[in-house]
Amino acid sequence: MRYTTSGESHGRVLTAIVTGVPAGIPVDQSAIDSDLARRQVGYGRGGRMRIETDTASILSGVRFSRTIGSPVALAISNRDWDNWTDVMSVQGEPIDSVRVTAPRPGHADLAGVLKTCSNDVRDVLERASARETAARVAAGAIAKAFLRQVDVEVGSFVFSIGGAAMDTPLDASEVDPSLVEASDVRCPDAEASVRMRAAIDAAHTDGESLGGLFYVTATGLVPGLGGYAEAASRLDARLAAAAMSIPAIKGLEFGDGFAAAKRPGSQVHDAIAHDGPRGFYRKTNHAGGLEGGMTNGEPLIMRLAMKPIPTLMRPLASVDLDSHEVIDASKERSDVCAVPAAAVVAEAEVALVLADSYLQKFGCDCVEDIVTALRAYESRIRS
Ligand code: EPS
Repeated sequence: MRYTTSGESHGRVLTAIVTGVPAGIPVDQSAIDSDLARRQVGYGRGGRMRIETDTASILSGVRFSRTIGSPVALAISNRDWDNWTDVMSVQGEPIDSVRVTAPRPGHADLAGVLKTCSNDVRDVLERASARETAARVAAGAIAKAFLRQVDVEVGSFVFSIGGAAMDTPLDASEVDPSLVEASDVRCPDAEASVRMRAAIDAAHTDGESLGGLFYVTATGLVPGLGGYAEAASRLDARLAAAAMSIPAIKGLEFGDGFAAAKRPGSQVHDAIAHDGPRGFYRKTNHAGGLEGGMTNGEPLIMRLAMKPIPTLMRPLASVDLDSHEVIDASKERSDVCAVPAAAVVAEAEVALVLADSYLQKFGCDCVEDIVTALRAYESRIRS
C-alpha cells in the first residue's frame, strides 16, 4: 500500500491517491473525516483552522462502502482558496506585487527557490506547507480501516511542548485514548496539559513558535512483520523514513531509544517468556516492539521530535532575493504550535507502513483471504 498527494496550501484542492489497496475493506466516510478533524484540533493553531473544516470526498476505489481492489482517490477542498484565487491563479501572468522575496530560516523557502529557478518563495512554500498533511491523514484513514480488520489500533499522544512535559517513566502503550482525545494538546495528563497551554500562550505573546515530543503507538501487531534479511525490508527503517517525511520532524526513537545507549544490555533487552494460550511474549518492552527489523508481538512505541514552526511573528533575519539586502523573514499568518496535529499525521504515516507490512506477509488481494492467512499464522506460532 502506497500513497501520493497533490495540492498547494492555498490552491483549490488537496488530493491523495492510495494504491495497493486490497478489496473488502469497510470504508466509513465519517471515520476519515473524524481523523481529519482530529488533525485540525490543537491549542496553538492559527487563524487558518477557523476557515477550514476538512472533509474528504472519496472519488474512486470504493463501492457500497467497501474497497474493490482499485486505487482509492480522495479529495479535500481548501475553503481558503476562495480568498486566494488571484494569487494562486492557475492561468495568466505572474503578479509582481504578490511575490514573496524574504525566505524564512527553517523553512523550505530558500533551498526551494534556488533549486527550482524561481524568484517567488510562494512557488515553494505553497507545497512545502504542512497543509499537505491533511491529504496524508485521509490516505492513512484507509490504512487504519484495513488495520482494524486485523485487530491493530494506532494511536498517539503529546509528551511535551517546549519545556512543558509529562512525568516519566510512563508506559506509552497503556495510555487511555479517551484522555488524549479530551485534551486540546492531545496530552493524557491534565496537569501537564495546563502547563503546555501556558507555554503556548507565552510563545504567542513573545512572537515565538514551539515544537515538542509525541508518541505514536500500535497495539495488536503480530510478530514477524518487516524483515531481517534485506535492508529495505527492515520495518524500523521503513517507519523511520515515513516519520521523517513529516514536515518539521527532526528526531525519532523506538522504545527506550537514546536512553538505552547509556544502559548495559541486561537492562535494555526484553527477556522471552511463553505461556499456553498466549504463546511467546515479553514482560518488558524496552525495544518498543521491534527487534531485528521486525515486530516482536509487543506494542510498537515510537517517540518523535518536532522542531518549532519556522514562521515567526518576531522574524529572524533573512536576505531579500532581489536586492540581497538584509530584511526580516516573511511572516505569514501561522500556527504557534502544531505538535498535536503532527501526532495525528504520524499515526497516518505509521498506519500506511504497517498496513503495507501486513499485505506483504499475508497477501494483498482481499481482506477475507488476508485474515484467513493471518489466523493460520497466529495459530502456528502459538503452538
Ligand atoms: C502553514 C501555515 C499555516 C498553517 C498551515 C501550515 O497556513 P496559512 O499560511 O494558510 O495560515 O495553518 O497548516 C494548515 C493549513 C493545515 O491544514 O495544517 C505552513 O506554512 O506550513
